[in-house]
Amino acid sequence: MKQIVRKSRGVLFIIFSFICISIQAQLPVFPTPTKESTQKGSFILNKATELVLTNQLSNEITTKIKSDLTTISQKTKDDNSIKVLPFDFTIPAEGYRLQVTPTEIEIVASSESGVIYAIEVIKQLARVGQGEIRCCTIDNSPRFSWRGFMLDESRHFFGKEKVKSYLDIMASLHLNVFHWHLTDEEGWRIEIKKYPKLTTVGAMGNWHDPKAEPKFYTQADIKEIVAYATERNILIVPEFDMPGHATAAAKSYPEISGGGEGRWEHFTFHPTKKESFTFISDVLDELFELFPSPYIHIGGDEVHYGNQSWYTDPEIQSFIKEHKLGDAKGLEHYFIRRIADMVADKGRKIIGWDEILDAGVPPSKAVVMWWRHDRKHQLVKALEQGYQVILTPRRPLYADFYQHSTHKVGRFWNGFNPIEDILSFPESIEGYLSEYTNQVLGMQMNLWTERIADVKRLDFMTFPRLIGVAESAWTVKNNKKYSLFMLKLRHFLNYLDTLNIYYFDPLNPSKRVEPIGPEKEDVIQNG
Ligand code: TNX
Repeated sequence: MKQIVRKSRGVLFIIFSFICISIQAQLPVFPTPTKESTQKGSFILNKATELVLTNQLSNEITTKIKSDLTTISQKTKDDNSIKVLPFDFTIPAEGYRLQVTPTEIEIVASSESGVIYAIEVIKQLARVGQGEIRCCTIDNSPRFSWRGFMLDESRHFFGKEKVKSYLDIMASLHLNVFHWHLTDEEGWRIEIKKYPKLTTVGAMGNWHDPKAEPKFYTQADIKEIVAYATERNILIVPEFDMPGHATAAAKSYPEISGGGEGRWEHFTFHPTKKESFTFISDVLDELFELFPSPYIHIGGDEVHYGNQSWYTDPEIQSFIKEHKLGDAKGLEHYFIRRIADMVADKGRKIIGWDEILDAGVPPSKAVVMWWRHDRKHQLVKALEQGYQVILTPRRPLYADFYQHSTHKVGRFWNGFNPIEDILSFPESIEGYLSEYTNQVLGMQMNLWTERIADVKRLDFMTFPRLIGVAESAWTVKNNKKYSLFMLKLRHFLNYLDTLNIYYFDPLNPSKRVEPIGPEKEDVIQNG
């Protein structure tokens, strides 16, 4: 008996040592770098640390780096420096090399983006070591160029400070696209000077309360947030959803409403009136002034929910006949083609949900976001037809699905979305992608906020899954290890604590109560 106890103790000791070695060998850095190694000694980031920056950096980035580093440095006065070397164009886009020795940190990158990320990693290491950074070498570059997060602020509005805080965290995680869902049924959230009713009428209400006071971003807010994102290597792609999910806009200007019945009244824009296209063109002009993004997301999803009038309106019916569009579906496709052309004429490119695939827009004019995980043939079709594709399937990448078996509010579709499934994506659908890797721009987590009424629940649904998304979008398959990721996760959770983020803790699932908002229990099954 004694022997068995001793033996099992021995086994436990071996396992324990193995875990310790893994923790030791693993840098507490997210996402996991392409290559990392540790050496003896450490660098102390302190008030006297000299910053030597290459003059290839913009003034904004230079100022940001200086202020970032002073806020986390120690009070000691060791003689050391951080040097950003001139760009080395052999390093892959957004990548960087970081060398930490006791006296110097050297950063080399091929562009400003890589420098921004190298500084973010220094900040991660300095936070864990309270200013002391273990000597190491990191060679890092991304697996995908599109590493996104989508936030729906139409269903519920969260505001400028929350968005900025999420942009900070995204930058730390090397996420580089913020897809901003600003228009939908429940609220229009962006000031458009030419159409003031969008924000007096359209911005009123939210998913829980149609009478809630108007909430929206002014154009000044937008400029401020876009500049904030740019300093963090984040592209903001706004979404202006059409022809469906347009209720907030169509009820503000009923003359361009496409009808719709009952709950779906005003769900679409009028698909044939000249005035609809003038409105859309004007709004796009203001959006393009505000957002430098080469892309605009035009939605294109779920039009059939509220296009009942398209079948009865005589003007629409005769338009379908005159243009030989066949039926309402054909008209929907015509609408998408027309918008894709309009956007292309304005020098940008549309992104659409995978419904747009059937519209016949040439792949040079559109990028497809594949979201319907149960329709893999849509993904295959998009790739076969030569479209660039962004992977954002409901499972495992929709954060309105719940993430733990004990949770009570959220979506469920023959399963939910735990962080494990995010970490094994896109390997879980690898077979569909292998021949088309050049067309896959990347992946993105989408957070729809019908059942997310406050920031506490928003945090809980977003984190830590967003860390998993960053890992899967940046880190190559062979470096993604669920167990090792979980071992170092605590470090990032500690950082989220300093930002007062109410995350779900998968390392201790019962630690925090699920903030459920107005619903008591609400699992939305397969829909
Ligand atoms: C489907 S994703 C939608 C959204 C909902 C979401 C909820 C997509 C293109 N449309 O309008 O908010 O499901 O999961």
